Amino acid sequence: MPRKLLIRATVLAVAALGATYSIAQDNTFKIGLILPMTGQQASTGRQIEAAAKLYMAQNGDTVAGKKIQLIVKDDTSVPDVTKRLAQELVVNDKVNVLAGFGITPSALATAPIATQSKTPEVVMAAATSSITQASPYIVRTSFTLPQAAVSMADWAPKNGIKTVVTLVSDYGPGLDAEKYFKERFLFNGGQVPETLRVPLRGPDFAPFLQKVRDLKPDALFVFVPSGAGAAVMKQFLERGMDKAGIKLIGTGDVTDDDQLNDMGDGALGVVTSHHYSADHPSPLNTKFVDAFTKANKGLRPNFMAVGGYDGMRVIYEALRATKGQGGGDALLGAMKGQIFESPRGPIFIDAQTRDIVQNIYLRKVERKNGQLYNVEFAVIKDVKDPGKTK
Ligand code: VNL
Repeated sequence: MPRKLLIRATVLAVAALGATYSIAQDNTFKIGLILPMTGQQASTGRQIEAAAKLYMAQNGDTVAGKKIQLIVKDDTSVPDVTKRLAQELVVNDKVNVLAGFGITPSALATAPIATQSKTPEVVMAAATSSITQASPYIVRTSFTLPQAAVSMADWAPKNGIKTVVTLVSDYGPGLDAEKYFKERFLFNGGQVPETLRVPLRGPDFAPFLQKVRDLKPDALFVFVPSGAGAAVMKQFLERGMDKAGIKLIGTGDVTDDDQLNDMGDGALGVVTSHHYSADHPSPLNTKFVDAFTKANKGLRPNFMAVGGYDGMRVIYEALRATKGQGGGDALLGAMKGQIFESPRGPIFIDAQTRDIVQNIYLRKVERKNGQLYNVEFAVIKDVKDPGKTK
């Protein structure tokens, strides 16, 4: 909606609802949580909603005298729907913060609304580097693909992997993964004979994997969004790629904790780079995983859950720091620079970029107590998004 229309709609909505509404409004702090609750990215929505609710159960629903209200909306991961929902949440519900955003196009579609209405947009899932540049009101608690991909491109050539074919979902985060992996891997002396891209919606990996088999690189580097990893793993194994001597590597999206335990022994030994593993050995993470699992019928939290949980922390602490008095600008100011321990390890919201700075871990799939986990074996500390030009 053009800015003028948005303002006009806001004025009309406020006038129509009258004074009682704005008084009731004073003691409520509304978080509009827009997530893919159905469709191809539904696992991301389920994980983030569960994590946000866990955070509220553990930390109460009153902060600085305000009652927190979480309004969850299903955008089915269609960006036009995300945008319409964001508009309605701002204009009709008068939310104080917009949050969620399962995929990059949804986060980007909301950016102009965040800017026009001066509403902080807390991105809890989407991970294309450029997202934070789309609006000065965007703060990110997930990760960026360049953060994860560069760490893998440094590890692989030191571990006998000299030729790599990349296979990525053909949209923002996949293009970031491909570009940053390839650049750094070539710089480190590796070779990338082919870069392959698969459609985001309903991908068929078979013809691409056949091509990789023919090229016979040391490894296949994969990025697919959360929820698509199991399909890649299944077809990789069915085609006997591992037996042909091709290793599977990637960012941790492919061995997603939401699906990993059902991938079977074929996943054993797969090395990925990422910011969160449910197996991360810290007391805080153990507590988080136990509480999340108990509250959700045995569901294991994945990296999406941790992005949602930390995003809620960022919102709660901004509200506390502004003593419940601040509008969008004050809240945004109090989100910038937050530094705290997350279940993933120490994290920091860079005040300059509004993006997350965090450890990236190298992990190998192992069986532990009968379950498959991404077991961390190395850490690169305090990684800034390599996609930001200074
Ligand atoms: C995105 C990036 C989505 C990484 C993902 O899963 C993911 C994105 C839904 O930016 O669209 O694992």
